[in-house]
Amino acid sequence: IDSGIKEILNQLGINEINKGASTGSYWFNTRGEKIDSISPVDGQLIASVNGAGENDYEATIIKAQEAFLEWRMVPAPKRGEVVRQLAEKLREYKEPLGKLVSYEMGKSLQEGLGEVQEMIDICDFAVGLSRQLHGLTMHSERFGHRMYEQYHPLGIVGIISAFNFPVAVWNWNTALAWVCGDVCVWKPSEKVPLTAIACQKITAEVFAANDVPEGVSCLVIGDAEIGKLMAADKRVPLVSATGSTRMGKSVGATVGERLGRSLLELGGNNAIIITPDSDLKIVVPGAVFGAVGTAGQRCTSTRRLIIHDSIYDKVKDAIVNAYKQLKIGNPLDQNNHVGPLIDKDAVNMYLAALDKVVEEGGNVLVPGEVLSGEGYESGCYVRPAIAEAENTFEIVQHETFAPILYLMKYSGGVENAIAVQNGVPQGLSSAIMTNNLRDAEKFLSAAGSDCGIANVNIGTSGAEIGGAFGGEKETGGGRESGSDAWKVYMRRQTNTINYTDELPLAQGIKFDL
Ligand code: UN1
Repeated sequence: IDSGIKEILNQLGINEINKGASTGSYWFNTRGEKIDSISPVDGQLIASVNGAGENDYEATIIKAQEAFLEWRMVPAPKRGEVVRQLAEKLREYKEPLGKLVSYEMGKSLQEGLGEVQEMIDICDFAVGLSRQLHGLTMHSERFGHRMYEQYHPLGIVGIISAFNFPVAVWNWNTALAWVCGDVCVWKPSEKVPLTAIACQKITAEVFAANDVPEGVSCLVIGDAEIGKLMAADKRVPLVSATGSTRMGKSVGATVGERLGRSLLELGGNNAIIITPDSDLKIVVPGAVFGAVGTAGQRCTSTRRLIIHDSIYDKVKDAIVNAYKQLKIGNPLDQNNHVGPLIDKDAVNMYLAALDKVVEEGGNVLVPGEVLSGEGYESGCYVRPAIAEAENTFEIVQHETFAPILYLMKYSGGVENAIAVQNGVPQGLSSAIMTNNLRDAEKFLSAAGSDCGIANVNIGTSGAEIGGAFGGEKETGGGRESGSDAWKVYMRRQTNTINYTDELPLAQGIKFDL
């Protein structure tokens, strides 16, 4: 462990990480395989964690079930108060946690801190929500009857999260689930176990101080087997999974088989349409940040630019020029724009995609490259690449989790661009850059973008927590975070109450005895 990271871990209170937590929350066990946390920043082994085995999973679920019986009866605003305190703690720990995210996952420090800010934001949102878990009231067709609906806690929420947003996505789920009265069992990506432990530690501190029953926040660090157990487990009414479409199809099928509920946040293939009336001043930073931010490892990363032929060369030159300014290197150094990919497997997928686009007839404008030499020892730093490609290429239809941007032209009206934008299996995020009101409205209309997120004059990534986050088609259909996404974390009940001494039946049915 180098001294910088040791200090960060100390600040987060992570030392004897294999011993388990003594109070507050059940966090993880020690009987499974060893899992190494290797930083893509410098290739160093940060720490090894003992992963959980099946027995540990089982013990955790039993603990969570017990905790649920108590937690569901705590008034929602009181649960909100605990989440409020968690937000306060996260404010205290923002700096070291943001640094750990940056060091363990490889995103820029600014983005690491931004991720912790997203956690704080969703907690704040959830606090308000804890007094607003509203159902509707209805007028009964029967005399002397009243109808209403209410939302009750659901039970155990299983959370499977990806490496790219190692802390925020967990909190999007937990902050809402906890105010809704649920208990959470988290299987983080095994590529980033330490950020998960840090979150669990911070939570345990707050929960212990509030006598929250052990088991309301559970962490099970393990491989895909743990995810499979969770998906098949009838005791877990909701599984919220973020990751690849392949993973999501498997989780969705297993959860569906037992008629459980799943919330899937899967791949994106996000495009920006650039019309003749767009403002280059915002097009360039919007497209470049979208494509290279988090080294192209956001599910909302910009993968395709669909540019009107009348301005194609101008936009292409401006973007290619901007790429020349990009500084690639240690993400903790704020002068750098682009950090490393998560690991060598990701580098290989990046290289394979670049080969494939050439093989299919694409034209490389900014070549890709794996960087080597001083500062690049981890072997995970790559140069963001740009290629001209056809939307129909197999590789373009596919999400490659790396900074590769495909440029394509459209001609005629905006509907032609929309057809290209929609012409992929995924449906997460989309954007149009235009000052033309008609084009913007067409893009947002029922005949417009088919994605869960459709933006005007901003890029595809960087969604705020206040909106519902998620997408259609192979993105999985789930919605997390803001708006009314909380409803999936609760079970809904319709209640009809008769306050008369008669029993009229609905639909006017007569049943005389
Ligand atoms: C993800 O990439 O998994 O919109 C989530 C964004 C972020 C969330 C991305 N707020 O870029």
